[in-house]
Amino acid sequence: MTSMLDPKTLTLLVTGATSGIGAATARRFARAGARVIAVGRRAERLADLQAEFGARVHTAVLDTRDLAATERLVAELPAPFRDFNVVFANAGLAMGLEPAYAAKVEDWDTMVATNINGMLYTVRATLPAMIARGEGHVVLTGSIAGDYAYPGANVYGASKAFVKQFALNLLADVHGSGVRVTNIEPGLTETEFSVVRFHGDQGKADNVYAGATPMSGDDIAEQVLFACSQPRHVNITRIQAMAAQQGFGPLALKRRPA
Ligand code: NDP
Ligand code: 8X3
Repeated sequence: MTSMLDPKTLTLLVTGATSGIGAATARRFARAGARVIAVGRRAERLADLQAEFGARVHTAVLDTRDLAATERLVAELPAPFRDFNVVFANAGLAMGLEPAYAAKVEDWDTMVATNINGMLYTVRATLPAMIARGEGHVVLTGSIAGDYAYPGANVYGASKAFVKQFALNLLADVHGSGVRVTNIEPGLTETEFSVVRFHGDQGKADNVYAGATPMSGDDIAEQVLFACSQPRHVNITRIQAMAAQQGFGPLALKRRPA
C-alpha cells in the first residue's frame, strides 16, 4: 500500500482565503504543516492569518479579476513559497437569487468576472511553473449548482458548470505531466456566501440555514486536504458533498387551470 502524502511537503496557494472555505482550508493546511500562500482582498483578515501562523504563511492582497496583478504576485513570491505545488482557485461568489428575467446584469457580470475569469487567471498564472516542475495540483471550487438547477441560480449555476467542464478539460491538457486536477463541488455550506448573495442582508442569509445543519468551511477544507494528500499516482477528479439534510426537488409541471 502506498502512503498518503505528508502535508509538510505541500505548499498551497489559495484564493478566497479571507473567509469561508478558503480561510478554513488555509488554516487546515497550515495546521497540518504545509506552507500556505493566502490570497484575498481583505487585508485585515490576511493579517489575522499571518499572526496566527507566522512564517508558515505568506499573504497577498489580490483581486483575482486582475490578470496582470495575479501574474505579478506569482512572479514575486519569496523563496520558500515559490515552489507551490497546490493551487486552490476558490475565490467566488453568488450575487442575487432573482429569476433571469429580473436579475441585475451587474450581478451577472461580477459572477462571470470572478467565478470564471478570475478562476481562469489564477490557473493560467500558476500552471506553467507546476508543469515545468513536473509536479502540482490544481483544485477548483465548483458547486452542486453546476449540476442541479434551482430557481434563481441562473448565472451562478452556469458559472459552476463552467468550472466543472474546465476541470475536466484541464485534466485532459495536463495528462501525464505530474499535475493533478480536482473539482470540489460542495452543497449547502455556511460561510459568508449567503450574506454576499443577498448584498449584505444578514436576515435573509440566516434564513437559508435556519432549521438545517449546513456543512462548514472546515468540512470542505477536510475534503481538499484529503484530495491533496493522496499518493501521487491517485487523482481525485471530483468530490461532491451535500449537507445530509439537503435533497432534490421534483421536476415541475405547470398544469392548465381546470
Ligand atoms: P465566502 O463569501 O465566505 O468566501 C468567498 C471568498 O472569495 C472570500 O475570501 C472573498 O474574499 C473571495 N473573493 C470574492 N471575490 C474575490 C475577488 N474578486 N478577488 C479575490 N477574492 C475574492 O464564501 P465561500 O467560502 O462559501 O465561497 C468560496 C467558494 O465556494 C466560492 O467559489 C463559492 O461559489 C463556492 N461554493 C460555496 C458554497 C456554499 O454553500 N457556501 C457551496 C458551493 C460552492 P475577499 O472578499 O476578501 O476578496
Ligand atoms: C453554493 C451551493 O446550493 O447554495 O454553491 O447553490 S448552493
